[in-house]
Amino acid sequence: MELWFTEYTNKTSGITIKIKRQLDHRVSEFQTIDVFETHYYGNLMVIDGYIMLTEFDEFVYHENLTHVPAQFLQNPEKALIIGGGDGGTARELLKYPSIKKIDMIEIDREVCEVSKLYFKNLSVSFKDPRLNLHYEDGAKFVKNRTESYDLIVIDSTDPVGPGEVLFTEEFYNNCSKILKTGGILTAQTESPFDKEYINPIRQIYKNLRKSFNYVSMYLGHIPTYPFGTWSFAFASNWVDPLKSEIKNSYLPEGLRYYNRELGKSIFTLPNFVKEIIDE
Ligand code: AG3
Repeated sequence: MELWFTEYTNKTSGITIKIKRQLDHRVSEFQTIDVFETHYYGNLMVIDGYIMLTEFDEFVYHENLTHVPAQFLQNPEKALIIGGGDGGTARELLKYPSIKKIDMIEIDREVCEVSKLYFKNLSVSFKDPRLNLHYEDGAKFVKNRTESYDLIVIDSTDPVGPGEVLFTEEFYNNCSKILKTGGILTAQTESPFDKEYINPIRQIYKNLRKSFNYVSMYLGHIPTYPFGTWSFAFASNWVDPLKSEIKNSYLPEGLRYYNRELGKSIFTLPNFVKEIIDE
């Protein structure tokens, strides 16, 4: 018998992956989590029917969310991750010896548990004493926080369900207040090829511009996400990535996506994408 998983990107298209076997299925307080072993993509994590990551291409997403901002900072010491329960974002940030402390705020403990079982390459980060895991609502956490961070990384699900609050004006404003001078925020912001997301993306960038002086978008190639092209937001009150130089003297070895030439030029966007976010 053949088993296939499909994420429907809309009513007439989707991404279909042949499955070897299902490794896990659980319904948490917040969402449904499935894990599959695939033939081509390694293990695959799905939340509420949406592909969260595969072992094959998770490096693109996690390196983009972290090294792109971290390379613009001289000595990032304190980072905040909102979401990121699989541990991939933390794994990348922990590659910097300058990082002394990461607070990671994941609403759903089950995501971390599943990662510990089936995504050991990502959940290795949970063993690092610099990582402090909090099972809390990220939006509430940033609202009540007074401690500040050099780097805030929003590693969320899509803006539907529990992830929705993580794209609002109020949330971004609270994040901006807890960035240290010179600090940078990055976030995943969906595919610019997705017609259903053009307006939401436009709104996300409008929301960001209300709280940050410099807001830019950059793109990455992620074959297992809808439309294969993914966008990320870079926001700061101090760093304009279009004018600023790479400041970090340290670059982790062995990265598979990020390099400094790419990190500087990645903000150059195709016309149809510029049109979505231009004011
Ligand atoms: N965060 C989810 C990105 C959105 C994917 N959307 C989709 N497949 N419709 C991934 C978490 C990885 N740390």
